[in-house]
Amino acid sequence: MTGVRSAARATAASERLFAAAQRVLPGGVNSPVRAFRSVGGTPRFIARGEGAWLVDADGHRYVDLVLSWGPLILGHAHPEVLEAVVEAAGRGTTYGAPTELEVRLAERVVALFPSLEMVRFVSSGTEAAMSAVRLARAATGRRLIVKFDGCYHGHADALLASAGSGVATLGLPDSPGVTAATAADTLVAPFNDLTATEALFAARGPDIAAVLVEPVAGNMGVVPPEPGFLEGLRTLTRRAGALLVFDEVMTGWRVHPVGAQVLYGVLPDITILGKVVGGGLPAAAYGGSRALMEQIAPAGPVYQAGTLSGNPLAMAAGLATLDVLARPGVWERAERWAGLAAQAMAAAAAAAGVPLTVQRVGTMLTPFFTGERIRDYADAKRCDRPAYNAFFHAMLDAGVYLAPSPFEAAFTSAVHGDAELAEFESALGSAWLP
Ligand code: KE4
Repeated sequence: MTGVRSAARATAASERLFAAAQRVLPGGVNSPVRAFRSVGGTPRFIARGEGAWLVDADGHRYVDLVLSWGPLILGHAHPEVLEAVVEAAGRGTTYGAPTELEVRLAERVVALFPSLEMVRFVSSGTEAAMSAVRLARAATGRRLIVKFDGCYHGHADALLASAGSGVATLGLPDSPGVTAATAADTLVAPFNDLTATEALFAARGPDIAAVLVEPVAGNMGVVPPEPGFLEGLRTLTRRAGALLVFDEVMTGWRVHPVGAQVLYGVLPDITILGKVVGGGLPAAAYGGSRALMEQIAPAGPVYQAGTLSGNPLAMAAGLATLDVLARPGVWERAERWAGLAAQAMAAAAAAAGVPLTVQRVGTMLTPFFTGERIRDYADAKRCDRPAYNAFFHAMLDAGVYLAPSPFEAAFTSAVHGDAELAEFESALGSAWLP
């Protein structure tokens, strides 16, 4: 890749805070991918978010294309979301008892997602995925789970095999602490490889409880399903008596105003949601048919619980977010900006002679430093990581905050507008020497 030109920004405050953080937080962070280990340099400590912008501890402003890894489809501190959260907080922050808010958000989510008759709220995508796996095993009486290489479903033991996102970013083989017995219950196939998945069923089908998939992979970078892949998984699981689980934690309200199951017309047995559903506060959910979900305690014997599950602040933020998102043109604004950003990156790379493949579905996109199309994790790993790292830092120094890893997605919001696009295009101009 040609040289990059960037004027490094002062990061004294972030450096000071990072030094302090590393004394009391492992790696100085509370989630590994934030540590800039993959891209190098000092993670920017953020002072505040304002719409499409982040402001770091040194006062530098960035167009934010991470948006807390997806939740903020309305941008930071949206006034209607803030108002809903403050109003709820004035009545208390959590009760550990049922509230009207969680019923209303559950009704809204069930009405939106065609595969859902019931949902259970939890506090993170990991918790939702872990619970979905437990439900699938209980419902089928089987123990094996099939997942796909480079897909990430949170950090529950059963799901860390060949995971994407931070596991891929850090090049971890999997994770110490996950027992061999646990890992043995997770089978892995390449994403988009129906033949390999069919082979797993041919060998172990009667023991397979579920296939768990990101219907659009986002944790190896954005990789869409090949035509027929999702339909094939649906047919394969139904024929084998296994469940199909769509992890829509990232794709929900991101690849389509509802989700991948509507975009591609394939209905899973269990859907996992997160990120957008909590409007920027900790909330996630899993759901499916009434028959399936009424196996969850206390309706049924499958135990799952949570102190802050369905807490009123997150429910208020989620409801306000979905209210705004339901207005005509709101989601489309985020999608349109994503398309313009993808075009701008491709054009700038072509002008600079840099091999780049930008893959986008809806409001999530990834620049892959290669001239090839990316179909799976092996393809993603062949991309030019030093080139991504140099690009990341050039854009950061030019005022654009991208994911500090090539195995992630960039996200847009309904409040990314013309000013942000101009900043983005200007940054691209400085990222690559013509
Ligand atoms: P959480 O436990 O982080 O709320 O959700 C886990 C999860 C489950 N499923 C999918 C498809 C996901 O993308 C995630 C989490 N996404 C990562 C970013 N790729 C969160 C960022 C982080 O780990 O800090």
